[in-house]
Amino acid sequence: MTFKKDFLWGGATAANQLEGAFDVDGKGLSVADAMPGGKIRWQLLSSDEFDWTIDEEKYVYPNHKGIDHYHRFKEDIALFAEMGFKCYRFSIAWTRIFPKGDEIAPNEAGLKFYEAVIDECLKYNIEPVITISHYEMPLNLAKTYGGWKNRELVGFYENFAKVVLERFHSKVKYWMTFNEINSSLEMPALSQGMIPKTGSKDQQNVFQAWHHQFVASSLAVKFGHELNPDLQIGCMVIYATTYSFDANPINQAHTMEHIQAFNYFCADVQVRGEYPAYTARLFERNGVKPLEIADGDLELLKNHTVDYIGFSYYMSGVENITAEEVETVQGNMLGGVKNPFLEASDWGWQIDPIGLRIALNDLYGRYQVPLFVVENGLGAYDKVESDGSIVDDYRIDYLKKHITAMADAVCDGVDLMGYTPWGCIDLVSASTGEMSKRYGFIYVDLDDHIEGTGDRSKKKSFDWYKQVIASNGGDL
Ligand code: BGP
Repeated sequence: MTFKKDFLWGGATAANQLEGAFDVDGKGLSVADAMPGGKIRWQLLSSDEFDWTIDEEKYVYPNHKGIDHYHRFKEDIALFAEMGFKCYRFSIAWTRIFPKGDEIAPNEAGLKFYEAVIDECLKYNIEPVITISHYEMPLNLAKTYGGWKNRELVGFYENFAKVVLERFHSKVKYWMTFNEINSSLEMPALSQGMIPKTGSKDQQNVFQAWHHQFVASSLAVKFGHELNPDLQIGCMVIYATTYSFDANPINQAHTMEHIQAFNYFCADVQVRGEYPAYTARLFERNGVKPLEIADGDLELLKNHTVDYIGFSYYMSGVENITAEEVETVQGNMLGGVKNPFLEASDWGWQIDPIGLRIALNDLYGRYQVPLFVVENGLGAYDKVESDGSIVDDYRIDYLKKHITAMADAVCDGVDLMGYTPWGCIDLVSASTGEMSKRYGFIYVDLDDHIEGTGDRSKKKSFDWYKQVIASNGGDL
């Protein structure tokens, strides 16, 4: 059998993208709650025009309502159980536990909610996999403190992480400290609660903020392991397999540097416990001056590294600096040069299953810690037929090829823990803030304005994935 006996098949979501109930039971506003849906969202995410103003009178943003998982989680988890999920990856909204982020005492109603979600999973023998922070830091920490560039955030996060680890460690074994920690150069607003400055993207602050996040992550790892040494606490990065545009060594060297900066930098610190050898060159390239590092920080990073690497993989990219005229493809975060060998999704994400085998081999070869593919999937427009069915063969095809690539990597010797396709139930897209970019096995009847019945129905991929899990990946 290719995949381990206890392989963690499941699905992944994030609180701000599906729960809704954004102001219920004491929840505070998060940075995601301040993001409108539609084209403007991506522009805001990467511009310095954004001032975190949220006009509650005028707008209801998609994240505010989500798919109302807050009130319907039992129904949703029952559907996950029907597919045979072994695990379910979700995040805890920081603002349900600490509405403004800087309080001392947690909001009990928020803890009760997650306790109920966890218990519901355990009822079906579904292992909860928790992302402590997934693009949803308290808005107050962004507005009042300036986000992660401020060292005070370390203490606020530590407080939050300790509260949830303490409360749930006996029920939850698998954790991740930050979602896609390496996304910040592209979208510091969502990722670090920071507004980029025009042009420069304020890289000094992004790197300083990372340092604070690394310290905060190590504090969470330390605390979690002291509570229970069996806890598995991982980092979580976006991995994009990246090819050089051509065999020109100049492009190859450029690609190497890009890979170091994007794919490796955060994982190097979080897995190996130290800033990598290329740090000085990377800082020089980005105009970053030496960071402010407090006494004891480096020791903490060294002594409290993560247990595994969780990563998202959606697409690959191509790097070029020599050729002047290249065809480009639109892709939210990793867009750029078009790869003529690949097809792209409707959002320009270049589909590359073989790239996943390469990613797994690369990460395992470099770090030799267990790997967990915690996000992967195809965002697509789904069509509901007149009989109510949704025939999402394109999604099945995408997932089938990526699971095959994972099986190949396992045969290559990679230690792979599990697979949680993204948005196992339709939810609000992180980059567009819309519902129409769907990933789910479960369809949710809501449009981009979050209007509709909210009813759940099974897509064709639902039964397909059920059979994949039942056969432990043998029957694709
Ligand atoms: C990852 C995020 C998720 C998720 C996914 C799909 O970057 O961790 O939150 O949304 O991408 O992206 P999108 O929703 O933009 O299609």
